[in-house]
Amino acid sequence: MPGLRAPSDYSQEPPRHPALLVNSKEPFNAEPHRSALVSSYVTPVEFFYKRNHGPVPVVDDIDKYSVSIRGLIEHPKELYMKDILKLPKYAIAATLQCAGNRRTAMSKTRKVRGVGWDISAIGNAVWGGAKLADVLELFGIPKSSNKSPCGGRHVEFISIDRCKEENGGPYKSSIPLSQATNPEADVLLAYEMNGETLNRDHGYPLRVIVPGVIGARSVKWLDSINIIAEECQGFFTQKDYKMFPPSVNWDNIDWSTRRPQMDFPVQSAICSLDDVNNVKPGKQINIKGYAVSGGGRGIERVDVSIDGGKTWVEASKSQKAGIPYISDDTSSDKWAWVLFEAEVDVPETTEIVAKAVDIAGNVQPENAEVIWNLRGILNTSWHRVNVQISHSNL
Ligand SMILES: Nc1nc2c(c(=O)[nH]1)N[C@H]1C(S)=C(S)[C@@H](COP(=O)(O)O)O[C@H]1N2
Ligand SMILES: [Mo]
Repeated sequence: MPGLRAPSDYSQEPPRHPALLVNSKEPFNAEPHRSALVSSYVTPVEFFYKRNHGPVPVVDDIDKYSVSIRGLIEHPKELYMKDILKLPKYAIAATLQCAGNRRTAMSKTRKVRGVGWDISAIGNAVWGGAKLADVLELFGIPKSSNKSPCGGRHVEFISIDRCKEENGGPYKSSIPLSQATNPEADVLLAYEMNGETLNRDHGYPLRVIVPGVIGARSVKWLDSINIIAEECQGFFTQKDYKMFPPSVNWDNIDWSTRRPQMDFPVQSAICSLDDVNNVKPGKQINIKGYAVSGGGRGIERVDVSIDGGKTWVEASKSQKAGIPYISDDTSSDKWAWVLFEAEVDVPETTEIVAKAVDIAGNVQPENAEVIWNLRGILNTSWHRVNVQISHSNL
């Protein structure tokens, strides 16, 4: 791990924006207020959620930093930043979402274990870097292959941060080789975020970005890439980030019965309103939020209701200014969220609801009970906020 160092305590953490809502101080886990998410299509770095499992690593000398590429390949080698910078550079807009986004709301139906998040453990950034498919080709693994010449079927990403879940070992996870070598999957080794050098919280000097997949697979502070026959056996792949049915609890759980979660399901949330809002009568309400689906599936529709889900109107959707959003069209960013908007009159105290539909016709579930799982992941239930019409002067 030349050039990259993992502190064992929290004395060398980077500076952070004071407006972030901190869900855990050590390790640092924080999200912006929801209103920050709908201020712009691309989320500013300082307001992008931060999800760490240990102290943030330090780079003392970037020239000494290298990633070791090893495992089931013929010629294992160290790859330096200068080697990565020589490869074609791609800038890919991709929404990163923590599988635990909206966990706090799920825990209200039944208790779950994990860091509590409101609706902002999600952000949209333009990631700049080399394609993993190009990197692997340098090591004799052809594009679009599901098995390397030496028998590898998975690509494991290993960091150096000390995580208590790994008994002080590093964060690691893997993705299938077929995804890693597919240029269309846009898996990146990213060194830039929104046109700037990646900052420490987000993985400086180099991180993986796996678009369309839960954030947990986008390993930060990359130390090595290991080509392996079976998927990663680490904690975060085998004992976490799996979706269990509502019948499974901590007494009867068998982790081996489920696959590690990869793609995330269709999701949306209202960001221009808090959970409870006091509004004067006769005022138009502007409903704004985000909608996104996993696997590169575009957003077909966002429905908004001002009567708790009895009747619906369709919201307008946008990504980039001046370009109409067409789901599944080459003009749109396939890995990125859309922001939606609807102007409504709300005559009486009510519940406002949003639900999105992706291009496969997948719809968000009506409530969290039906998707409840003990780790509280993937809460994609209809997002609801209360509006109280108050005639009194508050
Ligand atoms: N090395 C390392 N990579 C990591 C993590 C981590 O704790 N350590 N957290 C993962 C999780 S669960 C998420 S959701 C994303 C968060 O990325 P961000 O902090 O840039 O938003 O990073 C992933 N990559
Ligand atoms: Mo996450």
